[in-house]
Amino acid sequence: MKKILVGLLILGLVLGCTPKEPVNTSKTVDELRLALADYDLKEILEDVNVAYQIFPISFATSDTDRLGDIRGIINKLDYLNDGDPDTDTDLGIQAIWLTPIYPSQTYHKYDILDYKAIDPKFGTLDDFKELLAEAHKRGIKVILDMVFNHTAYDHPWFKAALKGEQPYVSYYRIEEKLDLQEYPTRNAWKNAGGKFYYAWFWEKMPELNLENEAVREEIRDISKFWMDLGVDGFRFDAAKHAYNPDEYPVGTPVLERNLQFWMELRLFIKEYKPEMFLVSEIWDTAQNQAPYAHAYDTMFNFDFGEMVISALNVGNHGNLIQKHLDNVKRLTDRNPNYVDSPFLTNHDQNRVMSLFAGSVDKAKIAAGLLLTMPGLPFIYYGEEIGMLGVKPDERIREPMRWNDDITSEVAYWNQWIYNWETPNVIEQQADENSLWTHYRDLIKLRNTYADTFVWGELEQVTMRNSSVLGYYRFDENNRFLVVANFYNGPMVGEFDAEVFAKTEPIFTLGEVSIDADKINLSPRAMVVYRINP
Ligand SMILES: [Ca+2]
Ligand SMILES: [Ca+2]
Ligand SMILES: [Ca+2]
Repeated sequence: MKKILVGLLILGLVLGCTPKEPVNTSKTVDELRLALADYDLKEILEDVNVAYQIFPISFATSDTDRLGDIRGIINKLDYLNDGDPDTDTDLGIQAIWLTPIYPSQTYHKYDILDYKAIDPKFGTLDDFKELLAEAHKRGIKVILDMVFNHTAYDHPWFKAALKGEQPYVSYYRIEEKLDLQEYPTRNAWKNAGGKFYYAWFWEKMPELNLENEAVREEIRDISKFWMDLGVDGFRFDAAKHAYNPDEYPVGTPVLERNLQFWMELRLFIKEYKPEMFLVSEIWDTAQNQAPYAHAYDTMFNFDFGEMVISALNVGNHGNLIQKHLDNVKRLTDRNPNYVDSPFLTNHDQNRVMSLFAGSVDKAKIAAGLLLTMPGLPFIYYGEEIGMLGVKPDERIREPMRWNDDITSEVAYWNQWIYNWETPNVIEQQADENSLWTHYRDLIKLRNTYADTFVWGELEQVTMRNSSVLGYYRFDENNRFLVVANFYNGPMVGEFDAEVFAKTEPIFTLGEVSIDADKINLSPRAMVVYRINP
């Protein structure tokens, strides 16, 4: 009986496994992997050491409507990087990622109505061109958010599709009738006028049929449009969900198809404009990110932030550097040119400062780790001043606290519920012990020794104390030893006295002293030593 059931099941899988749209693909995943193997980020990211995420409606406004806009970002470029390495009134970052700026009915704009325009509330295409020019003048690269998994419900393509007009019906995952054998999970299939369309995130975000070559051509066309304007990179939204398991008929090899889609797109972009930088959101563990090692230049490392936050909350480092190394190795084993993008939290997560219950000390150590990691770290706007926020989403995206005057450049579209008491940028810039100053100084350190901190090796060392984390950052020219106390009390670590004898502190937080093979650290202190030869 069991055998018959298994046999029937296999038969069902075989019968149900053919995707409905023809697969028009010139290259297989293996061929694409080979074609992509040589793309190296090192040249593209020369002088790009730290990136900064902007949520446009919340960042800065240039007028009195209280909605953040493109000109508001232009006005704040000097805050991010004024282009002059000799001034330190700026943060010193070299890339900005803007979450969507396209016409949309929502404030977050992940449901796009027009892929080749700027939302009128944010400005015009000319404003955006000016942003590009002004950013480039200061050595800042501009990364746009590309949302290819879904469109807005009211996008002209979907409106036409709902009316049954071709070619647009085939642009989406639409079924006249849902066959229970083909789609055993039906939660994400929504009913519209008797038809079913797939929308995993939200009913107002119908998902595109990425098996359709015409849709792929639209995506290439959109990509070209922004590349031609001078954009430096793309961030791919919801990349894991491009092919969801219950989106295509049972038996469709969704991971394989997803890899094929993204690798084909990456190859197209790289061939069109090799200097493009491609970062992707595969919101998953390093283990599940690993197959995508050739699909993008880099992916956001979700494990890193989680490990840092939980270790600091526990007061025990938990060998997080070794775990981080093991995670990144899963990707670099597959693609030696793969680069890591660590971050603490982003616009979809409770803010790191809230996860630390407002502890500036913890936030400083977290920033210290983030900004001494290999790869391209991302800072979420407001993190550098310790902005707070816990979901719902609007609360983790509160207006950047430039100053206390909500009628000024502050994009006060949404109230400060969590950030009413957060010290503003002006106050923190004037305070040499503020979180902002700490971020600025760490970025300066990273910029000064970028070859080592961005591209050099990482190695955890043992300090014989589970609260004292030690690690080396090194390359052929420099060797640095970073030590941090994760505990809210003084701690003593132990290490090689001969190495300690050759240390010279180049960055210190709190009180740190060395006595032969012992290192004494005040509560949540951190130090970066240069090891002299
Ligand atoms: Ca505005
Ligand atoms: Ca400067
Ligand atoms: Ca999808």
